This record gives sequence, C-alpha cells and structure tokens, in this order.
Amino acid sequence: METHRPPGLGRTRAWRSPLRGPWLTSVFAAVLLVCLPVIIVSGLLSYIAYGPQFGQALPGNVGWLHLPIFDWPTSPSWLYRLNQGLHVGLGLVLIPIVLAKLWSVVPKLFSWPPARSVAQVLERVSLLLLVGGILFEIATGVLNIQYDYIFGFSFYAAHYYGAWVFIGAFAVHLGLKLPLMLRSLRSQSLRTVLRTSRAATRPEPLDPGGLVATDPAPATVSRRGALGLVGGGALLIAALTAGQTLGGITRHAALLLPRGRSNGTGPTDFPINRTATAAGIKPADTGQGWRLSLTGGPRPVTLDRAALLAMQQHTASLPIACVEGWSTTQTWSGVRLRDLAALAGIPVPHSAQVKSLEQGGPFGQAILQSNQILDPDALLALQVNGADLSADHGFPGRVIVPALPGVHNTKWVHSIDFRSKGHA
Ligand SMILES: Nc1nc2c(c(=O)[nH]1)N[C@H]1C(S)=C(S)[C@@H](COP(=O)(O)O)O[C@H]1N2
Ligand SMILES: [Mo]
Repeated sequence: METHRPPGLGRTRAWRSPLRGPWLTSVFAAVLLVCLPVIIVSGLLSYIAYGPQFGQALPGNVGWLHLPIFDWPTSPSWLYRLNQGLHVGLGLVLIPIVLAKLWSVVPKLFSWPPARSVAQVLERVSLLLLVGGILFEIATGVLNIQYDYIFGFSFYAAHYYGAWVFIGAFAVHLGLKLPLMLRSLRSQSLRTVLRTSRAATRPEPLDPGGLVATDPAPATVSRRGALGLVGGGALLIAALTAGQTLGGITRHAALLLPRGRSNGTGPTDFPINRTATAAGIKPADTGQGWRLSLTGGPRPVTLDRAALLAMQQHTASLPIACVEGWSTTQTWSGVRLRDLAALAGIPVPHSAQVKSLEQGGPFGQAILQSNQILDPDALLALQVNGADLSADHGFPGRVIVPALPGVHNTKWVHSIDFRSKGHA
C-alpha cells in the first residue's frame, strides 16, 4: 500500500504549514466543544417551542427521533429571543472557527493508506458525517436566514435530520478524541503561544496523528497571528449580527441580514417579516367590514374593531422573536386572549386555533397552548407603541404572546377557536 501512495497524499510536501499540530487543532476544538452544545440544545428547544403536540413543529412526523414534549413557557418573555439569538448568532460566529479547525486537520483527509483497519474505517466514516453534517447545517442555516431557498427540499426537515447526523457523529468524535484534546492542550500554554513572534514560531513535535508537517515551511504568520485572525473573524461576524437580536441602535450594524435595519419611521418602524401585500391581504378585508369571530363556546361571538377597543385594554412590552434569529421588542396594547376566551364561553381553554385572513400556508393559522392563552400579557394586539397597527404589522389585530416563536404571532387575525380538553 505504502508504495502505491498517490502523489500528494498523506504527510507530504503538500501540507507544510509549521502551525499545524495537535495543540492548535485542540484550541479550535475546545472552543467548538463549549459552543456546539449550546447550538444543538437551542436548536432542539426551538423544535419543541413550535408545538409538536399540535403537529405544528417542522418536520411533523420524525418517528423515533421525536423529542420529549413539554408546554413551552411564557416566562421569561425573552426566552425564545435568547434561544434563537444564541442558535443563529453563535452558529454564524463559529463559522471561522469551524473552517480553521478543518484547515488544521486537512492532511488527515488525505491520509494514506485510506483504510488501515476496521477501526480506522469507522473513524473515517464518522469524520465524513461530522464534517459533512456541520457544513450542511451551516449551509442550510445561512441560506434560510437569508431567505434563499435555492435547495429543492424543506429547510426544516433537512436541518432537523442533518442535525441528528451531526449530533451522532459529534458524540462519536468526542468519545474518540477528548483525551487527545486534553493532552494536546497541556502540551504548551496559551500564554506562551500568545507571546511568541513569527520569527520564533516552531512546529509542534511530530505527532502520531500526522498533523505536524515533516517538511515544514518557514512560518509566514505566528500562531498568535493565526488565532487573532480566526478570533477577529468571529468577532467581526458577531458585530455584524448581534444587532438583529439586541435591537435599538445596534440594529443598524446588522449589515449581513436581510431583515433588521430600518422599516420607515415612527411607532411601526420595526422589522416586518412579510408585508400585507406579500401575504395577499386586501385592504377591503381589513376595513370597516372586518369582524373577529370567536368559536368553540356555546355560541359563536362576533366582534368588530370598535367592540374590541371598547373592551378592557392591556399594554405589555414584548418581543417578536423570529426563528431566524432577529427580534424586536415593542410595546403592544390590545385585548387579553384570556378575556376573549371568557367571552367565547371557554374561560380555561386547553388550546386555541388562531386563523389569519391569510389562508393556508405556514402562516395562515397557529395553535396556542393553554398557558399561552391565559398569560396576563398574551394579547390580541390592536395597537403598537401607542399607534394603530400598520397594515404590515397585522392590522386590524395580531396575536402577541410572551416567549412565543415569532411565526405563531399571527397577523391579520380573522378567527380564534377555543378548545377544551379532549377536543379532536
Ligand atoms: N398571517 C401572518 N402572520 C405572521 C406572518 C405572516 O407571514 N403572515 N409572519 C410570522 C413571522 S414568521 C414572524 S417572525 C412575525 C413577524 O411579525 P412582524 O412582521 O410584525 O415583525 O409574524 C408572524 N405572523
Ligand atoms: Mo419568523
């Protein structure tokens, strides 16, 4: 086998950087080891927040990959905002570190002979799933937050199953490599590396894993410089991203994002996910003739906007937090959902189905849990920041519930069907 090594493979002249070695790889690995579990857990929590118990988490039927289901809480109100801010924000920030880690182990990709033992074949398959999995999750995630649906499959299904492929491979990889990572990190101190200039940069001692170059070229950058470059890249992405979650003036720095900067002026200047026009809402349907119907009780109740405004109004400062990471906190006023439930004759509903004037599609309807209806801050909002809702933000009325994923804060509400326990 050794004599049949194709030119350019393995520990050869092709990979001559004197920076490569177990220590450098382990530094990147340690950062990923701390951050990836946060991304994994927040991703899975987001799935639960969507309400799989109502069949409204995507993908719907995941067989034995289903997650434990619990009622997503309504408090703290920023829970989903934090969850998605971490998932999307940290996911983007880690991209330079993932790329650096891959660069640091690239000779392994070409190791020769390709299959020395069964154990090695298994390890290489797990690496394929690991690297393929993370690149797939990054690619689908980035395309999704940019609303670039160039792929011909469901983003949610792909991202969910891709995540499980990655999680499995990550667990295997961790089991195989954790001791080596810890040993390598102890091989030299970060402080020493940060004090070493380019001229004084030497390769790490040759390692059995084959990361260190046998024929190293002179250093063109110090390890400190390389760490600075990767860390700087991560910080730059953080600076260009954080504004979409933090809001306020930081929103103007969110240059990478399709939503998140300016939407006109005045009380309704905050991000719009889909405009009324895009959703096919006709002004005629939201004018004088608009009625809200409440069903599920002994008899249906129909209210116009004036009747709703005549009910007790409640004001709450609540975020809209989109699954795609952007969020915005505004001051909403309107009627409590629990008051509407009582009016409909179901004071303690088990769930409620909210329907929009926009029929069908992923946004046309949403089902709310009992706690999401009964929370004192859960509203059918009629106004925001003291002004009537704009057409794009859901006039005549929209749902706004603490900690609810943005997508379920239905705009242009048309009807609410309150359901008691045992409803089919
Ligand atoms: N009817 C309807 N409701 C909707 C949407 C929509 O497209 N149509 N978008 C949802 C999504 S994905 C989010 S994040 C929020 C955004 O609200 P905003 O556009 O007022 O910021 O509204 C939700 N409610
Ligand atoms: Mo959203």
